[in-house]
Amino acid sequence: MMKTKNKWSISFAILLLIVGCEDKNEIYQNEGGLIDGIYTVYAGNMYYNPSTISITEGDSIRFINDNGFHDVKITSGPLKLFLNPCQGDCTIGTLVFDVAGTYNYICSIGTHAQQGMTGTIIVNPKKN
Ligand SMILES: [Cu+2]
Repeated sequence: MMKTKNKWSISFAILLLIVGCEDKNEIYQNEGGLIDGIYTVYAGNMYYNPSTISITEGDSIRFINDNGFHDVKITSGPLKLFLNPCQGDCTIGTLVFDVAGTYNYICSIGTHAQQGMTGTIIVNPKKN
C-alpha cells in the first residue's frame, strides 16, 4: 500500500516537471498571439480581427474566414501581396512577411473595404 503511494508520488512529480517545462515554452510561444510560429487574423462580416497586428520580420499570418466571401489584398507597403477569396468557414491563406514595414490591406470584394474590411500589419525588423 505504502509502496504504491510512493510510486504515484514520484510519477506525479515527474509529470509536474514535464508539464512545467512545456508550460514555459507555451507561454513564450503565445507572446503577441503567436501560436506555432504563425499569427492568426480572422475575417468575417465586414471585419478583420485583430484589424491591426504587430509582428516581426519573417513571421507569417494565417487568415481564417469565419463567414462570407472575403480575400486579402495588400494596398500599400513594401510588398504587394494577395490571397484569393474563399467562401464560408475556410482558410483564405497564409502570408509570409520577410520585409519590415507597414502594410495596409483591404478585402477587395464588392464594397467590403468601404464597409470596414481593412487592416494594418506592422512588421518590425528582426533584432540581431
Ligand atoms: Cu470581404
